[in-house]
Amino acid sequence: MNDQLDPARAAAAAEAAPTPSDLANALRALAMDAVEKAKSGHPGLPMGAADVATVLFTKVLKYDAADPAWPDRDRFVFSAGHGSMLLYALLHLTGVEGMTIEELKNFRQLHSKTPGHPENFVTPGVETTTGPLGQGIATAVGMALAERMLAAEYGEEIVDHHTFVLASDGDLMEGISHEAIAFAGNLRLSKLVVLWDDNGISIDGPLSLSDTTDQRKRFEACGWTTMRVDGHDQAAIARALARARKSDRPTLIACKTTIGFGAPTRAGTSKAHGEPLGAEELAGAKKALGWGHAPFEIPASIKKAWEKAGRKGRSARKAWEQRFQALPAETRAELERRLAGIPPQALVEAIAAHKRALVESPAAVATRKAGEAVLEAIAPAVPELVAGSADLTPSNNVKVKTSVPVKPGDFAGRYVHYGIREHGMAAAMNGIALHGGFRPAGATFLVFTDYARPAMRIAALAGVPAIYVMTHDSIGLGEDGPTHQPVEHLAALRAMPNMRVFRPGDAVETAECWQLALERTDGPSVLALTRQNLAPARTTHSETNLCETGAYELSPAKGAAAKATIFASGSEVEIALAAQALLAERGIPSRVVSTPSLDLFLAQPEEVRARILGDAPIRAAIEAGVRFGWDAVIGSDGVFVGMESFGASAPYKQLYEHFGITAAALADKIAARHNG
Ligand SMILES: Cc1ncc(C[n+]2csc(CCOP(=O)(O)OP(=O)(O)O)c2C)c(N)n1
Repeated sequence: MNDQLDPARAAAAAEAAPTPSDLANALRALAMDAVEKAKSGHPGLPMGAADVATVLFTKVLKYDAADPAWPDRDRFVFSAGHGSMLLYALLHLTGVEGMTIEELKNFRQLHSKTPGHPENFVTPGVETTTGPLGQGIATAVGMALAERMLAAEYGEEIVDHHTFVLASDGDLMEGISHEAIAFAGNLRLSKLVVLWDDNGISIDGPLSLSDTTDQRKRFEACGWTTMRVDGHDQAAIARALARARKSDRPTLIACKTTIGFGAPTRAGTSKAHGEPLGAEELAGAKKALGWGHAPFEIPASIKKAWEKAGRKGRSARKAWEQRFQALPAETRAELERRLAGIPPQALVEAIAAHKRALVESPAAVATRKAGEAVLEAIAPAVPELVAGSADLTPSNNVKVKTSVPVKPGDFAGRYVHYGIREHGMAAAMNGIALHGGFRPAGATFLVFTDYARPAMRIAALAGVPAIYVMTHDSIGLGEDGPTHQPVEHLAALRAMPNMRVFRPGDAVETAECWQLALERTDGPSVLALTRQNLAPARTTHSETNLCETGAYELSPAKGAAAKATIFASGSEVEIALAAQALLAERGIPSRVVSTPSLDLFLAQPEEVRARILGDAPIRAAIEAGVRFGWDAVIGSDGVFVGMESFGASAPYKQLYEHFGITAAALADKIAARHNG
C-alpha cells in the first residue's frame, strides 16, 4: 500500500489518475469522517474491507447507480451491517440519487438515509436490512435461490445475476450461518459468493478468545468452493472473484484483512471495531494512507472514477431492458406484476369459489388441513407462491399435490425442503421475497417460531411480506406435550410491530386469512393452524372477507340484548359457541365475536372497533394461550379462559378439560360475573 506517501504528493497524484488504492482510501476516509462526526459507529470494518469492496464495485458487480433496483442487477448483501458506512460510502461515491455527502455527514441521525445499520426501506441501493449478525448471509441464500427459480421460469436472458455477500467473523460465528451455508451448499447455489472479512478480531478481542473454527473446512464440508486471498491485494481479490464466478458451487473467499487498516495504533485490534478513532488516530490514519484531504472531501478525479464504476452496469441494464421489452406482452405484464409484488387478480375469485364450496359441503376439519385445501384451490392463481417446510411437510400441509420440490441444481420446482432449519428458512424467505418475483410461505410448528424469530423480526421491520404457516398451534396438538405446545407464542408474535397474526377458527376463516396474508404487501403474516379437527363455524356464504377487520360478530345474541360478548380465536371459537348455548339455557344472552386476528382488530379505526366490541356489560375471551394482550379488548376486569402455565402430554380433549378450557368453565365464569 502507499502508506509512505506524502499527503501533498498523494493528492496531486490522485488528481492525475486515481489508483485502485486511492479508490479504497476514499471509502476509508468517508467512513472515518462520518463515524467521527456522528461520534459513534464502526470504522474498523470499512477500513479493513475497503479494498475488497473496491474490487467488487469497480470490477465485478453488475450494478447501475442510476437505477440501483433494476431487476437483473447483481445483489450485494452487506451482512456485517455494523460496518454500514462502507456501504453508504459506496452508494454515495458511485452516485446513487439522494445519497449525498450531506447524508454521510448525517450518519446515524434522525431521518437521514444513513442509519446505524443498513435498512432497505430507508436507503436506496440497500438490498436488505442487516445488523443482527448472520441475517444477511442467510437472506442472501434466499436471494440466490430466488434468482435460480426465476431463471428456471423466465430463462437466463431475463434472469441471470449473482449474489455477493460481505460477511464478518460474527456473521460466520452465528448459528444461522450454518443453516444457511448447508442449505446453499446442498442446493448448489453456484451464483452465491461470500466475501469473508477475515480480520480475526471481534468486539472482545482476538477471535481466538472464542473461536478456532477452520471456516474453509466448514464451508467445504457443506459443499462450497473456498479460496483464500490477501484482502488488501486488489489484483488477487479480482482473480478470486473471477474464479468464483466460474464455480459450480457457492463460493467462500476468505479475505485476510486488517481491521482499521491504516490506523496507527488501533489497526488490527478490537479498538478499531466500534468507536470513533479520535482526532489524533484519525489524522495518523489519513497520513499513513496518504490521504491529505479535509473531512468529507473527495478529490474530483476520485469521485469521477467512482462514478464511472457506478455506470459499469448501465449497458447491461439497457440491454436487459430491451430483452425485457421484447418479451410477449402477457409474459412481461405477469413478470412485472410479480416483481412489483402485486397480488394476482385471480386470487379473489379463487378464494370466493373455494369459500362457496366449503359452505355447500361443510365438514369438520383441522385448519392445517383446511389450509392445504386453500392452497390446492389457489395454486394456479398464484404462480409466485413458493411453499416449503422445515422438515414437517406431512404435518404442516403446505405441499399441494402438483407442487414439485426444488432440488440441487434443479430449480423448476416451487416447493422447498428447508431441512430442520427454522431460522435459516425464515431468513431465506426474506431473501426470496426481497429478490422479487416470489411470495414465500414457510412452515413449521408454531412453537418453533422461537427458532425463527430473529429473521421474522427482520421481515416485520423491513416490510417483507413473508407468510409463516405455523401449525400445531396450542395444547390442541396433544400428546407431544409441553415442549411442543405453544402457550405464549401468539402473544409474543402479536407484540411484534407490523407482524400480522391470524388464527382462523374454521375452514372458511382459513381461506379468508390466507387471502389477507397474500394480499399484504408491506409486512409478514403468521397463520396459526390447528392439528385437531374443528367444526365449521361459518355456515352461510359471505362474498365479503369477514376476517378483514380482524374480528367480527359471528353469532349475535338471540332474543334480547347481549349481557356478555365472548371473543374467541381459532379452535376456541367452537367452544365459545357452545358456551353461548349454555348461557342461553341459563337465560343469559350473549354474542360471540370471532377474532381471527387480534392485532388486525386492534388496528381498526375507532368506529369499527366500537361496533364490533359492542356494549354488553361483560367481556370475555377464550384462547388456548396466555391472557397477555387480550386485556386490550376485554379490559383488566374481563373474563379470560386460557393457559396460565405450560401444557402437558396427553390426548388433547383431556388437556382442554385439565386446563379448564371448556364451554362449561367459560359459561360458569360469565354467569358468576353476571349474577355476582
Ligand atoms: C446477533 C448479533 N449479536 C451481537 C451483535 C453485536 N455485535 C456487533 S458487531 C459484533 C462482532 C464484531 O466482530 P466481527 O463480526 O468480526 O466484526 P469486526 O470486528 O470485524 O467489525 C457484535 C457482537 C450483533 N450485531 N448481532
